[in-house]
Amino acid sequence: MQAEQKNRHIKVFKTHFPELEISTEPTVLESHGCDWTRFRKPAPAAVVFPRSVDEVTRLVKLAMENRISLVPSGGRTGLSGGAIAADGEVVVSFDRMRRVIGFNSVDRTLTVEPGVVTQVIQEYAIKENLYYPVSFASEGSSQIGGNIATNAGGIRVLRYGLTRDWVAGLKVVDGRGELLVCNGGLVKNASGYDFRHLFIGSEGTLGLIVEATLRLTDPPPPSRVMLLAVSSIEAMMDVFRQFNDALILTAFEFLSDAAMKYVRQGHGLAAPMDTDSPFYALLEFECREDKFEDIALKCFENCLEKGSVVDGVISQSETQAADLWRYREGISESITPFTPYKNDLSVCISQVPGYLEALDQLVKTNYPDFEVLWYGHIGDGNLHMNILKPETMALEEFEQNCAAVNPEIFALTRTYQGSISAEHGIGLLKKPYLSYSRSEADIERMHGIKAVFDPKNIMNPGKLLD
Ligand code: 2HG
Ligand code: ZN
Repeated sequence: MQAEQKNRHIKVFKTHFPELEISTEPTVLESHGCDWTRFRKPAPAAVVFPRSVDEVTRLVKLAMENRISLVPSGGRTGLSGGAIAADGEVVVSFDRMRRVIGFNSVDRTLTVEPGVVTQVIQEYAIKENLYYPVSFASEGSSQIGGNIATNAGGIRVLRYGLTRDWVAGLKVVDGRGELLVCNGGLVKNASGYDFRHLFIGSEGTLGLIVEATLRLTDPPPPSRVMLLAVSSIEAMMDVFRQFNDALILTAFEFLSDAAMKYVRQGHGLAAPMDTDSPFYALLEFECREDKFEDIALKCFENCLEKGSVVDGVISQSETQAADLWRYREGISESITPFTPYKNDLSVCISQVPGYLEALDQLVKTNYPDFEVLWYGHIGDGNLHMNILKPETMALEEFEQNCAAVNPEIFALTRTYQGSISAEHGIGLLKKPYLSYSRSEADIERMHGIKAVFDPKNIMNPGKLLD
């Protein structure tokens, strides 16, 4: 976008809404104009910092009247480019809307502004002797508005579900600049279309979330964590079944030996056990009584006898559990210096072995010179594939090389009725491939819904849909 047009956008807000905090500082444009992806350069016109629902409503109305594109911005920890403003858009940051509005102990709900950090919500719940179970590596900086807009998943989905399952109500300013109150915290509400679920996972393309009411639950019982050296991917699913049938699992994650190498290197971690293996499983189970630990050890012995597991460790304290989790949760951060190209895939759990084997073959044939790391939430069917950029290769060439194989990867995913984005969203980076997971009819209906809520196409335009 031309500088002239960017200036026009800034002038609209400065003239008609002088109280609105607005920044055009280059460092702020740079930091707030993108997420954790590194494949597009941020180039917003400005960043605005509304302080209230009223301010959001006013600014969206102005944007609509003047056809100014808005990009919502939370903790900017996204991995699909959903929060990138690369074309003179105005970024709407929720950094000044970080209040906890209220806790209701009878309803067991917490109502918050969108800029509240996920970890603050978890800690608030603990203080009230309750639990907010959605958890993932970036919870220390991601904001709840972004979690909801992307339906964030993470490590405990197999036990507690996704963000969607914990949203009891939403207030949203849609692309028409109107405030919609969606479900207001009700448990039961059979009064027609539930807009709440449209906004969850809509990636900011329909409206801006300005308030959320979250459901909290009972705190979990004590748990134990095991890290197991697993001999193969088929064996991994066998291990999953053994433990899942015998215990209540709260997480079942995996990582490849290459991922183990990088996380150890990146965080200076010692080898977790004596034996190396091609894959590792990290599992967490509820341990209300000692007998559950005995059951886990029995499962472990069975797996050892069958040869599916070759070694393993179990936590005996919360500190040890946290230390074991580092081998999994630290991976993403440890590979950031290698500008990884990411795919975030899912299939039904029962399909994982066949799918992963076919995928691994495809990747080995097509990327013989790249280092490919596998890890993810295998217990819910979600695999993260990360290709590391060779140091000497230019970013653009690397992206092109990686993307060249995407059609084959996604066609394979389609044959398994899987998804090309399990939990990271479509954003900008996966948009060209949406049709591998959604039918033509689906996409047409999505455009129809977009037109209802955002008739002027000002809400995160160009993300998710064209
Ligand atoms: C995780 O599970 C995150 O660690 C990041 O979803 C995944 O780095 C990735 O590809
Ligand atoms: Zn993940």
